[in-house]
Amino acid sequence: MVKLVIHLSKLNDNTDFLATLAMLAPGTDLRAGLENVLRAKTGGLIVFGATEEVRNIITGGFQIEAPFSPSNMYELSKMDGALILSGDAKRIIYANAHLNPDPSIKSSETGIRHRTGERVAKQTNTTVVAISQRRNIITIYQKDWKYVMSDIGVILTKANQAIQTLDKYRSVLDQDLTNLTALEFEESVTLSDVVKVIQRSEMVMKIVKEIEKYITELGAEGRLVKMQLDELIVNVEDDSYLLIKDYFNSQSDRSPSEISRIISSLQSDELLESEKILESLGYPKQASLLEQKILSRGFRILNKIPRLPINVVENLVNRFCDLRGIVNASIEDLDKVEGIGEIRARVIKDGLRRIREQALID
Ligand code: 3AT
Ligand code: 3AT
Ligand code: MN
Repeated sequence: MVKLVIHLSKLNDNTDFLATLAMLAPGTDLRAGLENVLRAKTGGLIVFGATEEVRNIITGGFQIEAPFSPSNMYELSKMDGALILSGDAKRIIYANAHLNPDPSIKSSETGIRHRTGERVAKQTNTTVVAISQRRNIITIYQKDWKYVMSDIGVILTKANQAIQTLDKYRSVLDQDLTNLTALEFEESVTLSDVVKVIQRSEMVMKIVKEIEKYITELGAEGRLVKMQLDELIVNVEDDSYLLIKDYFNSQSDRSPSEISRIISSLQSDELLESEKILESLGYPKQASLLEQKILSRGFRILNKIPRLPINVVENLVNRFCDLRGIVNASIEDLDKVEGIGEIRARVIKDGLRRIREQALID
């Protein structure tokens, strides 16, 4: 059963949520405990953190102070009421605890266990997990959100579909980048070309984030997906950052890393607005600018030349301003730049020639 209560992209940005998913993922003792309770069909309610606020709403029950283990959790869940674990889930502090959260706190649940779980999470700022006795589901409550954990098989299927989508998007992005390289050497790039590649690369990054969430939730079961992801994202992040360095408006007061953050926080619909990307790059939000020609500074292309340290690349761009200047520089001109001797100057010349030829062939 799959039910996402709040929008996935919002969850993706929530590091607390990801940490909780990791804590409860397959391969962990906690997950083994939850699975035991699920199979035993006793139901369960588990609060993470015996904080003052939590203690204040407990009545009855037993103070246990036992180390956490999957079987301890299973045995103690046979009792009614809730288990209260320490915040790090290393110890079971209370069992059979009856929780009395403020009844005026809104809850969308109908069963008493789940209503209580949702209210306790909201009231005490803790993570609460409810294991339903009959519905065979595990629900996580944290602050204002709720998440019903999906079956591992379901998540694996989704993760694999996302990997396939990523694979396709990645090929398109690679082609776009090659086309951009050719345009850069021809000095015929427009801002609109740049915006398109940034959009594509961000779409790739969004899928990556989604897959990372699946991997977190899959825990030990996510290894293969992780290996595939690692292979598919080589260079994507670097290239997208260098693209920003190549084309951001240096007159604006934003640094490339700020711009990169702004762009990656755009929602999917904003990402599709070209003018929004222009604005993020520090340009005025004018559609007419999109058709304007612009020269690359050359960071992304220079980065493709093997063994060229980043500070040398910086020196090159500072000296010659843009890729055109660097391409037109003679060996002697290049030699004058700090960090470049005659050998390296030739490596740069040859490298640029090779990259250009490659882009024009593709
Ligand atoms: P059993 O002997 O197990 O039937 P119990 O006193 O151990 O009774 P449980 O905690 O197992 O009670 O709860 C059983 C059900 O009673 C669960 C819930 O649907 C209902 N229930 C519990 N508290 C309330 C309440 N405050 N208002 C309405 N229904 C309640
Ligand atoms: P199921 O999906 O039936 O497991 P539910 O949300 O329908 O959960 P019930 O009303 O059936 O919940 O209650 C089931 C058990 O939940 C009864 C009791 O052991 C536990 N429970 C209910 N209210 C509390 C509470 N306030 N504190 C601790 N445990 C509670
Ligand atoms: Mn019930």
